[in-house]
Amino acid sequence: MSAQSANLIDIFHARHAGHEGKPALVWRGETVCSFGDLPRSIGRYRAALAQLGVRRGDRVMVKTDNSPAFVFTYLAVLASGAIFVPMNAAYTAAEVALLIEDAEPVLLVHAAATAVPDLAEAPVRRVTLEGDGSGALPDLAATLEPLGGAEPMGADDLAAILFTSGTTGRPKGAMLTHGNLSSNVAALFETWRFSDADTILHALPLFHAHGLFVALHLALFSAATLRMLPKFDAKAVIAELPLVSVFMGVPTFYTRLLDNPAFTRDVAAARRLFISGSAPLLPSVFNAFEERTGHRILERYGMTEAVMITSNPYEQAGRIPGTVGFPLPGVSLRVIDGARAEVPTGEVGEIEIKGPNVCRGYWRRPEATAESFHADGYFLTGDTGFKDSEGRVTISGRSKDLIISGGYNVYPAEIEMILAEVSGVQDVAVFGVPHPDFGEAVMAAVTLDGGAFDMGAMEALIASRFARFKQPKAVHVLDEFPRNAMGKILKAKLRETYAGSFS
Ligand code: MLC
Ligand code: AMP
Repeated sequence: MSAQSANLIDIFHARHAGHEGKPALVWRGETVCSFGDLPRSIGRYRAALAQLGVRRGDRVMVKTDNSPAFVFTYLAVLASGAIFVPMNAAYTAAEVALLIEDAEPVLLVHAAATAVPDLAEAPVRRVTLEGDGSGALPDLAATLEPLGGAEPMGADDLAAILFTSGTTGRPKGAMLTHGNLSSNVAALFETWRFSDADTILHALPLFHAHGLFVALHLALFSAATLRMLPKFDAKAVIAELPLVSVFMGVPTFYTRLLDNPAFTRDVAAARRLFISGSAPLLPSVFNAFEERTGHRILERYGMTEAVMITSNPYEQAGRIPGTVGFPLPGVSLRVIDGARAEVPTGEVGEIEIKGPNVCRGYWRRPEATAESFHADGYFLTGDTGFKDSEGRVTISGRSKDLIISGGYNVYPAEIEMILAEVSGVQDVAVFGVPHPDFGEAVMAAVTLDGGAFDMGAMEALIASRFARFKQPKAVHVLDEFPRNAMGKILKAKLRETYAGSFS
């Protein structure tokens, strides 16, 4: 490896010395490759990407479910010096089209049957990769000699662009560098006391920051074995838990485990660590988990733009339900008021952060970047919260209009924009209500203008435009919206009215 290279792949490989014979990746119970095999597997995919025309700085977009081939494709994109652009495998063709237009990938890697737009007009090559790990890309890789090593990269060079929908409804791509990702995994390694003695159970989707940059990166950085599943399934997780030391997931994973009587104290007994994040973990779930297993879940706070930001302490007694702990090493976190002055201890304000983990801005969106970053480098998270006298952080809400359902983000503006165009609709509001499984569920309410309105047509539009997790679980037709004196729809009032919908 080049001594100067900040390519994550070089960093990972250097940490695998002495672990060549150890399983790196176990998929559905079977070892796929050892740490010694890993460079050759990545090299074959790198050769395949080169043959498909991928060069340094190119964007490679991926729309498929978890598989070992997904992992090799990701690592090969980084090794090539190209930029990885994952997306939710459940996206509709309309959602994918927006991202392609913005990211201008040279290659789209996708499952054959998945929704992708007609690319006849766009200069994008396509290659298949199925959810079971088969497809034209793995077939091609299997025929090629590995293209060894990794392209030397600087810490500020882009590794990945992850799109979030944002409050305007238009997707914006967070630009994450090799330096962002390596600094963050190093901070997590230290904070959560990882070592090569660990085995991680991975049931998160690989297309989001949590599954990709936390679970996968920690395994690679620690030379820990990764046991990966296609997706979260309580039964499969319970079967694998006795074989691992660490499990991580969104709060829905924990409520689903607790709902399963087979999840016993014995199953959890010898595990080292259970971690939760991506959405608030209810203290009731934290307490029920402790009662059942004796483990206190370690809750941490992150976001796509900065990967992981804060964490509860490693010591069990220091993990306090309802709080997200302290900033990770190297991360600064301030709670500010409207004038950007730091608020006193215990007072709620906007959370802003700075550190080597924070992204370089939004891809080709200088105005969105300028809105989120201050001149002094602090990034406005859109979350609100407070610090206690020790500096421990509690998230109390969000200033951004965002619903988090089962750990997936849904930006109301994106849905409102489309529903407002439906004939007969006068006004629309999309909001979140409590949901026992997903934490929050998406709801919509509309008022009508007196013209022809067809609920069936509206539902069909929703189904064709939005991935299932973004689709409102119900659409209510109202005579009028609750509004404030300025005429603004009061979403808090709507949330209150429909709060009991799923209880
Ligand atoms: C699936 N559905 C959802 C949903 N997931 N609806 C709302 N919210 C969700 N999250 C839909 C399905 O399409 C289905 O629709 C119905 O709800 C029930 O499906 P299911 O079979 O019960 O769902 P399942 O496939 O099991 O998925 C649930 C889940 C999944 C919790 C396992 O959503 C998941 O893996 N979430 C993790 C998300 C994640 O990794 N977030 C990290 C983002 S990074 P129907 O009606 O057709 O039956 C980040 C930064 C950070 O936030 O801090 O980590
Ligand atoms: P995403 O854009 O998918 O990365 O989601 C990031 C958002 O998830 C953050 O800005 C928070 O609003 C929320 N989030 C992540 N972790 C937590 C947590 N532990 N508690 C509360 N909210 C969280």
